[in-house]
Amino acid sequence: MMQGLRRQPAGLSKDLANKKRCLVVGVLNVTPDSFSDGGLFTDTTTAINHAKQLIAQGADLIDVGGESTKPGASRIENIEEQKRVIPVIEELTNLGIITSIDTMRSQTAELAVKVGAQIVNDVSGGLADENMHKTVAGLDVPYVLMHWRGHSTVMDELANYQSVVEEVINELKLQIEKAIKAGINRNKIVIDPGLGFAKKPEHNWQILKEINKLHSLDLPIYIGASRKRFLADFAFPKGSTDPKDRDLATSAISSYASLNGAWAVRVHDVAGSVAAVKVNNQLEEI
Ligand code: PMM
Repeated sequence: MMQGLRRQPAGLSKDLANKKRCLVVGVLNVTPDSFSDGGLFTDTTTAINHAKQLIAQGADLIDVGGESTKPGASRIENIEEQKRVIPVIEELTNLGIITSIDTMRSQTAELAVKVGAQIVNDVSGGLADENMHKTVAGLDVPYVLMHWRGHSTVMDELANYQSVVEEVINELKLQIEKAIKAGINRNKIVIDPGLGFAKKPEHNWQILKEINKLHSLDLPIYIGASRKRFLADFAFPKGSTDPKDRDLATSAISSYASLNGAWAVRVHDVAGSVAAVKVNNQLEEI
């Protein structure tokens, strides 16, 4: 049934490690400006309530981010990012909710893990902060290393490829080597092709079509397609430009990713993706 082996990183808590299906990661953006949910969950209480809702709908863990990475977004200060995410992670940990920290900054990653985050999710794969790999090596937690070419202000200009899948794989290989050199254990690394980051819609589709080639790196695979622009043509209702109306298409991608051996999908609307990965799991188990 499943195309390609589902790998998982070492160092997961038992709760996550025991789940053999594709995990559903619920997105919690504690930002005023993320593209699909910016401004909705900026205070700690609202953020916590939203995370609880995502868990009630079946999310396996919550990815907490404090800095928008939408195309064109400008950067915020370290301290501002930390003020947004650290209290939320601390409180979710107290509630027994598993979290990952979505940051490109080593200092934020370190503080987040200290208050309970179990995974570091770095959309820059270590390119934005030269201390990231060393820090993650010291923290010794699973590390999502995403394919990235540059910050949001410039990434659309960097979406040029001759052969997108080969180039993404080669660039990921370089970052993996650097991460390992800095002391990160290979078995803690998860790779992510970075859909929408320095990618045009046709690049995202080609990567998804050839998702099995990512398995050649022999590492767990993480997919973040949720509500991204390349799904706009599949909005429901048809023609809508509201990112929320891409949730059904997102669930379809989650089903595809899970069938193709992804370890986790990162989504805003959890319920549809949970149904998708559980149905696939049922078919894998019988
Ligand atoms: N996409 C976004 C943010 N973080 N992390 C990983 N690992 N992969 C992604 O594709 C990814 C990410 C952007 O989406 P958002 O603004 O809706 O959070």
